[in-house]
Amino acid sequence: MSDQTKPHILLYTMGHCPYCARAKALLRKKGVVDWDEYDLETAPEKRAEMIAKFGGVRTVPQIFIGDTHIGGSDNLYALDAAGGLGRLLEIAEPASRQSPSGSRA
Ligand SMILES: N[C@@H](CCC(=O)N[C@@H](CS)C(=O)NCC(=O)O)C(=O)O
Repeated sequence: MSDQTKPHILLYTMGHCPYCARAKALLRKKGVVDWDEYDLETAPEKRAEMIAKFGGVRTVPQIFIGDTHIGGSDNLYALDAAGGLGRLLEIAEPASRQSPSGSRA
């Protein structure tokens, strides 16, 4: 069962890509156990989708967390070093449980 309090994570990867392994290692270290992943070696049709979706980028990994396109492995590590990754990963409330803006008690 997916954890609806966590943001959806999508990775475009390739099997023998050290940057991909590095990015996934950091996600695991942060406690992430579940993500969707397209391996461009086994799903080559996803390459065009990735290039279109991410404005022409051609390297893997490409990482999407919730609505945010992080970029590649270096970008993920830089985000973590800046303290932004934990914040992004802990996105808590599903939309149905969020207070409408300005209506906080
Ligand atoms: N700075 C990038 C480097 C990523 C990179 O160079 N990935 C290689 C595979 S490990 C790649 O996609 N090369 C282009 C290609 O294979 O088409 C990152 O941190 O993600």
